[in-house]
Amino acid sequence: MSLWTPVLAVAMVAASSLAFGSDFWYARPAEGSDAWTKALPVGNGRLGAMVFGGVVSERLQLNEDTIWAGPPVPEQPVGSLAAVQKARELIFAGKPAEAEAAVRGAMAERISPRSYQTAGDLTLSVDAWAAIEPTNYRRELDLDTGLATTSFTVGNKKVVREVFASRPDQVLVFRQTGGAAPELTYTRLGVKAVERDGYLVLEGQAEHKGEHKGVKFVVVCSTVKRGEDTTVFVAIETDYNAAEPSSPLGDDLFARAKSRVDKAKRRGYNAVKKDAVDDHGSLMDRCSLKLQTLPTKPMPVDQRLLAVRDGGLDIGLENLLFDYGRYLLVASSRPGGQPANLQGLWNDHEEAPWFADYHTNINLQMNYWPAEVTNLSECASPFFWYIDAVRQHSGRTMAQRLGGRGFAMCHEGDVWLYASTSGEPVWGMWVVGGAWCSAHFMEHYRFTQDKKFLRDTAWPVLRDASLFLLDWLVPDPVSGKLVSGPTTSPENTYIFNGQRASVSMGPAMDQEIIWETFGNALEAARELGLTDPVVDAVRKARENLALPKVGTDGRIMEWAQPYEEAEPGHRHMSHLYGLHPGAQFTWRKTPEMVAAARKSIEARLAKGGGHTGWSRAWIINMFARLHDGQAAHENVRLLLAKSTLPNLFDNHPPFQIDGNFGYTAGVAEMLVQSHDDAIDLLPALPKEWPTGSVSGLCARGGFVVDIQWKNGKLVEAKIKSLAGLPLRVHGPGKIKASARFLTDADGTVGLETKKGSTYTFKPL
Ligand code: FUC
Repeated sequence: MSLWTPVLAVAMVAASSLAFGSDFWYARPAEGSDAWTKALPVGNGRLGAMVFGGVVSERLQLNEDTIWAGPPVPEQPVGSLAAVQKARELIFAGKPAEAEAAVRGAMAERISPRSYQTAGDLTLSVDAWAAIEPTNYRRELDLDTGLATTSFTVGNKKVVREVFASRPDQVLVFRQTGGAAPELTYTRLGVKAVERDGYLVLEGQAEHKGEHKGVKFVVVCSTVKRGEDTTVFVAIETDYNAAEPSSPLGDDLFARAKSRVDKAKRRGYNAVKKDAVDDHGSLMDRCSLKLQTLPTKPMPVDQRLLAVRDGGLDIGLENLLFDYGRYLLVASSRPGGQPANLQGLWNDHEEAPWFADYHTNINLQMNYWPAEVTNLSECASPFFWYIDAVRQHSGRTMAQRLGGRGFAMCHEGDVWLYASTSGEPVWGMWVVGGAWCSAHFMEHYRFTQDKKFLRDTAWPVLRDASLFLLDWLVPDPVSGKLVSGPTTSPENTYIFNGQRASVSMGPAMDQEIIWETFGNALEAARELGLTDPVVDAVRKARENLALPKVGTDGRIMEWAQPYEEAEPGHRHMSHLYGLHPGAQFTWRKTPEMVAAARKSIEARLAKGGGHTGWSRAWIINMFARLHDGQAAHENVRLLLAKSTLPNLFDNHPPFQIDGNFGYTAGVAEMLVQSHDDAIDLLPALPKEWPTGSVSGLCARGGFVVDIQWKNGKLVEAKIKSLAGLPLRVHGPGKIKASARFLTDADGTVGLETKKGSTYTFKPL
């Protein structure tokens, strides 16, 4: 039974609101059937915990990012290439249903359950408190330090509990100060940890119903009690071998985990905490958004969210959600670890929705949209590792199955580097996931100007992605232009002869991704001064590539033919890839395509689009690219109102983290964009954010941007040049620069920069 009543919670708000600095707080523990989506996440990129803030019994649900059930035993379908060739002929002959049937069995590798799984629950109980009503309760998450803190008074004792995940020491840490010492238990999916040499130890192996044996792991907890302080250090080690996932590591996991907790114990709580906070804070520090808000009565986040659901406007919460996206990336994706999956790092399931895997037809990419622009470049490193590992292993096999060189990735992957087509053609018959991911490599170079990365890491990926596409494209029999297929416009369907169909040749998204991939390969080769026969082939193919067209209704055509949409409000807006995340269509270069993209978004929204969290987040980014601050903001509000859980996790539903990351990227896009070799200042500033400042946003060309604005007008922007490249800056309104500059017809100012120097821009 809960001791909490809403009246009590509200009464406590005012009393405790001065005690901590964070806005991210709650007046009651995470309880009820949906407690997990009220709990607060901490993480160090590899180890994570959901903190429930219970009083009598505190639950920490833990994760380690390699605890996955076993690899699927793939049954390689035979005859994929023949089926693909047959499907092409059938589609060109106007028989998409037959084409779909042709690829159905031949492409779909059987993929067995292999979910990312929970590492278990650490429970800390003080049974003696069961009959006592706690007072002054508050739990909070400090995004700057990475500390989750719960505090309350029982009897006359103030109790403070802190939880954090240390990256330097690779341990999770719990500390209770004050009150009776808690009793510890650790369980995972019904299995209890046991005492061993003074440690609480659980050894196990991820599996699915006794089958699909996967990663072996060990959890080691060690407790230190001193006076009224109890500290628990938790280490989790696994046999996952990133260099060769199918050959598990053979060392002693218990010894490895034990040495982690022993070292943390020797160093002591304060030293471990200081290093963890410094490490986390050094990333969070780099970028800061401050939207001016009116002074309001402090309110817990869950109640603020309810007010937004009721139609309220909460600029502070919009700001917090931006910070949270950065926090979640820092906490779930750090060099050496796994990429942030569909749930980032946090998952209490044995079999998670969609296995919490890596979906690559929007979701994994969206996770990394905020990385470069919000100054968390190195957080993308697990993503780069993962894509490159797939390229060198299963991605090559997948390309070969289709008769191609290079590498291909389809719509889903996992920690075992799965790369094949799977499932029904409507989602499975899509082979340009790897090409899409390759764009992030080029973007990393554009933001950082890191030539070594471009040469050693990006180029092999761009080259292999292009090689596959060169072999995959075929000429359209009518136009002679190169088209991709058989393929889908991710997960969408059209009506053909009264029936739903999904596969086609040359839908907009594939063509846009290929246009971009080839463009990236050409740009990379140029930057690196490479002469490579592949580059010439890519250039020729790009010149002959079919490009998306505008239909008679003024919208960008999703498929090459004017098919009727089966679901006009579909959540994917794949055909607008060229608007965002791509930059094929920009207001400077292709205003007519930008206008057609707007019509397409509006039509989708009118029919209910944006109903999943990530879909809404994508729309924010797209309206930002349309330089429409009001429409972008309306979707900011709707994301909070309709697709955000009490702990501010994004709601697909269920919880899916992509929308958190997509949101943060979208807000950044509203404030700074950098395409067509120019930086746009405040391109989509809504009237709801009249005054504010942002610092530490990054722009292509190696620039870091700080902006201040007031009453909807630019006050000043400061742009630091990290690479010494020429700088071009646009509006809002007419601007001047602090150094010698020239102004273009459209008001863009251009100047030379020196590496390390900062330039100021003000209204003219
Ligand atoms: C894509 C989306 C779904 C979901 C899944 C994990 O396939 O179409 O909505 O987000 O990924």
